[in-house]
Amino acid sequence: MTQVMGIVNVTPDSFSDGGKYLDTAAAIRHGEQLAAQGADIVDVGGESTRPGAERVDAETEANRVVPVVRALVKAGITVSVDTMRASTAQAALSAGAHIINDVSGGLADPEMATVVSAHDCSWVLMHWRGHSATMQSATSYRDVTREVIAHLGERIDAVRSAGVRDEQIIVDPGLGFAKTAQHNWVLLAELDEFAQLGFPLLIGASRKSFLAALGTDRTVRPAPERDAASLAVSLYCARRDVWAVRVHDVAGTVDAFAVMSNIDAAGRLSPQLPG
Ligand code: PMM
Repeated sequence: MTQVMGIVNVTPDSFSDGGKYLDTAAAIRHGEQLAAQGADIVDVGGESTRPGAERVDAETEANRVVPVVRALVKAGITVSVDTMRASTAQAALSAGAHIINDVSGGLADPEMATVVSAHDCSWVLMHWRGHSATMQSATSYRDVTREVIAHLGERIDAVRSAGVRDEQIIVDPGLGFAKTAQHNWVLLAELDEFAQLGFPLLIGASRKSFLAALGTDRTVRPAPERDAASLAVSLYCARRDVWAVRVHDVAGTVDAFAVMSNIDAAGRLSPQLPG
């Protein structure tokens, strides 16, 4: 079954929950709550990657992330760290983090491959075309799925040559990162194509703006009101054997996945209907 990765943004400015968990204690409580709700992984980030966001300095990022990682690891939780900085990754791995979730796919910091290859951790390589301040000016594709897969293939080759092992690699098409809404829909429709890369697939659609105005009146809903649409994407991903979905609403996602597995299990148990 697809794993549920719950989101803890220790930032003042993330698009959906910015400022809510900037305080270390509040972030730890939120991470523990997500784990109690059934998250398989808790993803801790100290730098917003929303379109237009400015970068934070390395020290601020590490100060936000590391105490939260340490406390969640101590509580027995599988922790991933949303960072594109090798120094933050190194500090988080020393605090016990299990996964580095790098939205730049190793492009933002050339030292990241060295840090990852020296640890027994996973590394999410996401498709990326530049920092948040500029990415929405790089949304031109002829064939978005083919280009994203080719780019991820190049990143995989590059990190392998830098000593990263196959069992460490997870890939992610990066919905919303240098993509229009239509690109996101196409990538989802063609998700099965990513199997050719041969690595587990992570999808992050939760509360993103392509899910904001689906109603008949096309009203743009605020981020927390996009959970039903996000859940629909998660269920679709589960049916397409995606390895994990990165979501804000863990409780709802865990419930929906339980419904699906119960139906699947009951179908396997029930006698075949006479034809
Ligand atoms: N999206 C965001 C942040 N980190 N990481 C991965 N691997 N994939 C994503 O799609 C992704 C990510 C932006 O969302 P947020 O501001 O709610 O964290």
